[in-house]
Amino acid sequence: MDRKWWKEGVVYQIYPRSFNDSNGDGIGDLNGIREKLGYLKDLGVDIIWLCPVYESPNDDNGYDISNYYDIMDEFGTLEDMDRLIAEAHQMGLKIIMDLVVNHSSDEHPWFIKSRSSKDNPYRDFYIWRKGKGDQPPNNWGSYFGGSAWEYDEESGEYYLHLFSKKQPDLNWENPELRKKVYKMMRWWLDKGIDGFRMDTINMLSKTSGLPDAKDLDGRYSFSGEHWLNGPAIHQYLHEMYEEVLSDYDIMTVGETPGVSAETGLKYVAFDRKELDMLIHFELMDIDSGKNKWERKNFALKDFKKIFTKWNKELENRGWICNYLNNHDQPRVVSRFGNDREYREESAKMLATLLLTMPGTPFVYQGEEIGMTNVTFEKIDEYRDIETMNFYQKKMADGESRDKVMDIIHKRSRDNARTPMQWNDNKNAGFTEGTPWIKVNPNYKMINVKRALADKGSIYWYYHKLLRLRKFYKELFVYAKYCPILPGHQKTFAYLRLFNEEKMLVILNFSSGESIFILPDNIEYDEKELLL
Ligand code: TEU
Ligand code: CA
Repeated sequence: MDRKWWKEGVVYQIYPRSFNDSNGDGIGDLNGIREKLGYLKDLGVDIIWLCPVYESPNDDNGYDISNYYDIMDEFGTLEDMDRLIAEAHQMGLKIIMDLVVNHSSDEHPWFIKSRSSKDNPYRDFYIWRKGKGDQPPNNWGSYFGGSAWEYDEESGEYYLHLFSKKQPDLNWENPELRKKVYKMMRWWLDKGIDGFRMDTINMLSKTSGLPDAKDLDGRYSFSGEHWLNGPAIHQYLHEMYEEVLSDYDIMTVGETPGVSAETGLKYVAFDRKELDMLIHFELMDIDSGKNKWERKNFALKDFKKIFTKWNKELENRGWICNYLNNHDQPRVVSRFGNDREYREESAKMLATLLLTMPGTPFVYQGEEIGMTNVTFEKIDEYRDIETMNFYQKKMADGESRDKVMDIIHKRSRDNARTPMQWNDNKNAGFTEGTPWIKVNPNYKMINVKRALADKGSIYWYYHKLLRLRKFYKELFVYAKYCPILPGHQKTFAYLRLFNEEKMLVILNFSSGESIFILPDNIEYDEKELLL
């Protein structure tokens, strides 16, 4: 298999708003990140993924971009960004940026022009349709609730927004729009960034004619049957590869909800020349019912099956990344671990999984110290648009407040967005001012300073694993994956095989003892306990 830096490296995801505030306005910023590059280098990660830092009115915390060529005022300036890139590179760290081009902000000049009149040349940069009588053009629902269509009085037409109404979908069928996006991508790559994490990249192509969806959840359909993996998606991504990506030594990772291992392979197969790897949602959906707000139980064997299936399908053919949480998901130790009596043990166990599986590992800020979910009492302590919309809808439907808050405590995206806990000073050392979202009250116990001082901490465990991964690169990165005892109810175990060498990983997912008997057919002459 080809050796690549993006197969060997470990990604650390930064949510800039909540990472480190350098100027006391309560909002994390680029200079705050620069102050912590040494921390990241010491931890042992290689690649930083920055969630969006572009100019934005922040309806969806930067995923609504109003200018792709500038930095959000609250985060700093383009000069700060240049300095961040240069300093990271000096330290041997790479930086990838979020690329959000399924939609822009409604405050982007393209949309302002598009909206201004039906015959403006930019009209066709977005997706406009007439309604059906006084109803929207079709029954598509928005991920953030309600119809995916917003009526525009002025022109008497609706525009499509799969996310908030301040995030109108761009029309990828328009070649002029595609050209503008490619040009912008080159501009950033020429500045020296090392790649892109591509937001909702498999939503670019919608079924032509925009027909009604079949599977309704209430009045609208949220399943994506007409916008996930649409008819022209591979044509667009291959074109993007030819026009931009192929000219640079970079890493690309597509965020692709609703892909299976089979459909996923089409995005990342080495010979297709589209993307390097993708972010699938099968693990993140494992405990969801009809949607993320409905929880369901799952068995460990189903959890294991997901890894095994992806590994089998992609083996020698394509690449994926592994992640256990991010800025949209609950904290992993609260979700797949036990954040009470076994917080340290389960966080370390999950770290072992993340860093010994084939695929590029993504560590989310705070994961390395075992940060947990948060339980805000009042809804106005939450900030996330998805959470707020959900709460308002459920209140309007007359549901019990306690029940709704309970779901929010488990599922809200704000679980991952509370400030990084650096020390036990005021606001966990995140800011001198008032943080934009409250700090998790457990920061006195869970913070970086304390973790650094304790050699047995989760932090030092990550530190060790990251070094082992470099030292035994073949075994961790390029070795074949072989599951063992797939039906075991408490233990997740597998081998990694590379020539004569083997690595055995045994993970106890239960809160009790688990007996593991090494199968007879696993042979070895000498063995060493790595961790
Ligand atoms: O998320 C895309 C996505 O598929 C969402 O439905 C995501 O699953 C949702 O947040 C779940 O609660 C990306 C970004 O990661 C997210 O932060 C943005 O809000 C979204 O795109 C729109 O740009
Ligand atoms: Ca700031």
